[in-house]
Order: sequence, then structure tokens, then C-alpha cells
Amino acid sequence: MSSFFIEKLILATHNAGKVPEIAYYIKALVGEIQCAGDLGLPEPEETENTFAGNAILKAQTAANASGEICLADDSGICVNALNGKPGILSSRWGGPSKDFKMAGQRIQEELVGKEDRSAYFMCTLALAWPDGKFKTFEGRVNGCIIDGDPRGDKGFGYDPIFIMDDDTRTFGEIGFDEKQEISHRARAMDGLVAYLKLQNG
Ligand code: ITT
Repeated sequence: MSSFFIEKLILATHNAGKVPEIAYYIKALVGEIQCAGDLGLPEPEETENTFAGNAILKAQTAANASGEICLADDSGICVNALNGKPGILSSRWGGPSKDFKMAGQRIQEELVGKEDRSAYFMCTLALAWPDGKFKTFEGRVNGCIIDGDPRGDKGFGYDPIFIMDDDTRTFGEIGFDEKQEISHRARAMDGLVAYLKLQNG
């Protein structure tokens, strides 16, 4: 595997829903993939106020702790009528137990009486090297918050309450493979994969 630009990559995430999605795009481009959670790497407090800031923070923390190249994902759902909330707070919106059914209900309650249900998913990926270098890649998908009960048991997090523009199904109803073609993470990954392919020659 010496022709690979990255022989070993650590996914600096403790979110089990993200791992198969991130691995899906890059497994053919890196030698070995390991997860921060499995390696017992620390989960830093997300103290920055942008997706990019928190993605860089997570990737650099893992790169410093492991001495390996690390990839982090900071993502979330932004609701326009709620001034972009929960946004970077998406993971914390469901309380300490990270209950996303509750987080979804909270969004629904805050949208009562509001006509604008438009929303978007954002994803910023940060690739960090142990020497402090980093690169970021961003993806976004526009849509709306479902008007009614959550639908679908596929995906994770806010997938059952999000419907992409020009679709009628929630991200919880579309299959794994289809989500990987169209999601915010897919769009951010397009940039990362193009970058890695360039490095691989
Ligand atoms: P790591 O920081 O360890 O990666 P996290 O869950 O704390 O895990 P974030 O801070 O990036 O990650 O929080 C993003 C939250 O937004 C995440 O917990 C999900 O609930 C939600 N989210 C992100 N991408 C999503 C997707 O594709 N589908 C559904 N929900 C998503």
C-alpha cells in the first residue's frame, strides 16, 4: 500500500452514525482506517463558533494525540426561521443523552406558527497532520423540516425530519447508498476525495 498518500487515517469522531458514511467515500483511497473512539483518543470540547473551527479543533486534537493524519467532521442542521439554529449546537440540542428524537421535537416546537420551514445540513471536514498542517472541505444540502411526524429509520441524528429540495422523502427514508450520493457529507467528501486523488497522482 506504499503508493497511497495516506497509509493510515484516523477518523476523529465519536459519532457511530458518521463512521460508515465517511469510510464509504475514502476506503479505496487510504490504506487503513481507525476510529478515535476505538483508540481511546480524547473527545475535545467544541469551543469554536463555526463548523470549520470545530472540525479543525477535533482533527488537530486527534493528530496531536496520535501522531497520525486525522480526519474530523463537524456538521449539523441549520433552520432558517430559527436564525440557523441548532447549527453548530446540533449535537448538543438533544441534551446530555444526545436524544435526537427530543432534539427534533424541540425544532418542531420552535417552528410552531412559522411558515418558513426551510433548513439545510452543513458539513465541514478537516484533515490534519501531526505537524499542524490542515485542510478543510465544505458541503451543504438545502431542504426543509418535515411538517408532521419524523419518518424513516435509516440514517442517524436529524435524518428523519429533513427533506431535501425536490424530494418528498426524508433522509431517514432514503437508503444508505443514495444518501452518500446527495448529502452535505457527500459534497464535502467530493472535495476531499478530489484532493486525495491529486496527491495520489
Ligand atoms: P463528533 O464530534 O465526535 O464527530 P458529534 O455527534 O458531536 O460527533 P457534531 O458536533 O458534528 O458531531 O454534531 C453534528 C450533529 O448533527 C450530529 O450529532 C447529528 O445529530 C447531526 N448530523 C450531522 N450530520 C448528520 C446527518 O448526515 N444526518 C443526520 N444528522 C446529522
